[in-house]
Amino acid sequence: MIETWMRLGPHVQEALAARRPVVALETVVVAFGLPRPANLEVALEMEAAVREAGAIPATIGILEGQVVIGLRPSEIARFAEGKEILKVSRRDLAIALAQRRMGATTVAATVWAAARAGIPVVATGGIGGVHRGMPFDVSNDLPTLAAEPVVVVCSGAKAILDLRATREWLETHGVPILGWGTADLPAFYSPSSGLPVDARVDSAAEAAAIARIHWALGGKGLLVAVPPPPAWAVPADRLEQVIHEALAEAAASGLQGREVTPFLLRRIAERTEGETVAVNRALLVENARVAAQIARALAASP
Ligand code: PSU
Ligand code: MN
Repeated sequence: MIETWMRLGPHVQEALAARRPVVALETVVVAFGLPRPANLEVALEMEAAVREAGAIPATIGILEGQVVIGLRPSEIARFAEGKEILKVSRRDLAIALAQRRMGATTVAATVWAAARAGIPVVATGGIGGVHRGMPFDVSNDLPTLAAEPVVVVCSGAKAILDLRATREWLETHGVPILGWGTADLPAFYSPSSGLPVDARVDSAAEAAAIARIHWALGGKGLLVAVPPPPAWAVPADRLEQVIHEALAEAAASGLQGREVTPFLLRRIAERTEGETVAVNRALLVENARVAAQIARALAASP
């Protein structure tokens, strides 16, 4: 029984029972994606942004052998301390549960859990995707998006990735990418990757209408790609040099698997003197706000 392995926080249980809009939030960004103390501040700001926009936040993580959907602030703070935490993607779920490890959930594991709980919207910063060059590395965020009927609100895939290949992967597996007020696919820290989205939407109602029909047709995940707030955005050409250096360092130090993304984000933050942390913070909060609007539109009758 899946219930053995999952627990809803009281605020989430209540919201789902009353059919109120709920937005799921991940914990890998808290435990591994941002430096302290920004990580906890942002996690709480995202929850506040969801509430201000009229939805209920459900931050997800693994504690004491259960996937908790709707962590309390004191529990979120434990994830922000970052001690002895496993980065849990889909393949790690059973391991973390059986071994009773504290686990931060990636977009993939968060989407999986949200779908099980009947939460149709997840907000994050940048999804994982196809990494550049060799060795072969594709985030489980992609196949999970192709498998679960959830809207993931993000600022595209992380700029460290091969965005063209990531976009092609999503196309092959039938995941539409909607641009929030833009025809350009954002590149996480910057507003444009130079690649197009599949359709521009200018309101939550438009995004929700497409999601509903996608699901009625048997489709699964959708991406809503929100450009980072302009005041914080870092131009892509300025970042590219820094990304190249960070990638070369990662390759030289032989990093592999789940350690690669946190290492690159940390290095790029250091080399831009925190500029990427500032934009990452801003876009996470903005994406949470947009996700709440879409959750509300989905909860309203069509
Ligand atoms: N968004 C951010 N920062 C992050 C992430 C998303 O702004 O650190 C996390 C998400 O949890 C995503 C993960 O699932 O990075 C991707 O990791 P990987 O490339 O190892 O699959
Ligand atoms: Mn990977």
